[in-house]
Amino acid sequence: MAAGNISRRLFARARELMPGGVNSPVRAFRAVNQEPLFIARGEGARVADVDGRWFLDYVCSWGPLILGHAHPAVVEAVAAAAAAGTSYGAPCEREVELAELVRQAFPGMARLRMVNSGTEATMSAIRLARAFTGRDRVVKFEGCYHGHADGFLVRAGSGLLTGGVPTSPGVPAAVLQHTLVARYNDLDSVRTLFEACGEEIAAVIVEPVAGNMGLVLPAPGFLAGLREITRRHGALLVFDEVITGFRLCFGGYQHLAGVEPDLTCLGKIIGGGLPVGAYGGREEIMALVAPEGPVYQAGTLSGNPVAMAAGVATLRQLASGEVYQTLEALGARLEQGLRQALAERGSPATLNRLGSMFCCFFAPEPVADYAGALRADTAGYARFFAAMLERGVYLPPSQFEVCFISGRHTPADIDATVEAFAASLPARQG
Ligand code: KE4
Repeated sequence: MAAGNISRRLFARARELMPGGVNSPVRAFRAVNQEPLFIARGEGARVADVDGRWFLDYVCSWGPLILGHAHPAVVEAVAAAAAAGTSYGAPCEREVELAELVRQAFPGMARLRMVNSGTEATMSAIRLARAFTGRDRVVKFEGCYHGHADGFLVRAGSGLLTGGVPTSPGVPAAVLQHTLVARYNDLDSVRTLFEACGEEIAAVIVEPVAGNMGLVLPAPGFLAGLREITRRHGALLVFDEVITGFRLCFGGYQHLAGVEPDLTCLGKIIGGGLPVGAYGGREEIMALVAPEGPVYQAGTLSGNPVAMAAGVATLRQLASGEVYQTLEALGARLEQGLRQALAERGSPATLNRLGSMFCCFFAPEPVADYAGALRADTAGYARFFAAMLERGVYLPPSQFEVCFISGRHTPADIDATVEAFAASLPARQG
């Protein structure tokens, strides 16, 4: 289903104003060889494009909308907050409320700082780790994406992988030299770096569940191994839980894995669809952050009352934990249906799922790391994406992203998705 006339006209105007006609590359639909849909509204599990066509939404704004679109509690909280003023540039009660909810869910974040995006959270956490350890180098993993701060744009995932440029131009060599890249799920590749220059490494930053090369789960022992290596070498372990924070439980994947990092980065869900990020950790580290300490980090709209209100309303809905039971049941129902469809069609595709996150790789073998993800047939995914869109199902416009189920999806929506999936799969080869 190509973009409708109104979308196309808007896109023509947008291309005159913004690079690629978008404000974030992956939403330009380039990897799926079509013009993007312009969305007019979201309601529950669905979005409508400006041409009035409704779709079941599995992008969910790339993760924030665990409650679905326009949840009444969130809309009401945002409206009330906005009516009291959209920004003060001063402390407000709601930022205290959101910080208390985050710390209730992440006890390891004894102190935390609100920022405006996941990028700001990870960028600040790395600056802090360098200050705390007095070291400059940082280990990241190929295929992981931690936002677009210079040092992270090295063999990164998400839009860089989608666009085929995993290392961005414009990053000075002086910065690149401090970024070391290991292989996800390969502890030996980390040990090798620490054996070579462990005394220079400030931190290892990792997505505890990788969501930016498609969905790749941590191998058993991988995260615990990172904890042991970093502790042994005096480096900090930073969990980038921007996607996984509050996605799989009322907390982080760190709680399900039983591995506590030194610093945690959050985003997406804690803003309920508005721009919010956060980073935090134990008091002795966070005490270095200005104005308490010398490590500078700031933001005009950090702790913004309207964004805080959206985050508080969202986390209050999640705190009982009931949503996670619903999401697991929906995820399991979807997985069962998709696996049956894959078996019946014999298609060269494999499925990874964890809770309400899933990804169908157009790859012949199960995908357990970056190399496996790179073997995916991105052209095949593009054809599949178009076929699903034609059947009213809106998936991420990239093989290297994750699909999200929201609390507003229903079993009937899941069954309809399975039906569309089965009809959209390429027939058995040969
Ligand atoms: P933001 O700066 O986009 O709020 O967060 C950056 C970020 C940090 N860490 C992880 C694990 C992330 O997934 C992200 C951002 N995720 C992408 C999609 N996978 C955002 C979508 C986009 O860039 O348009």
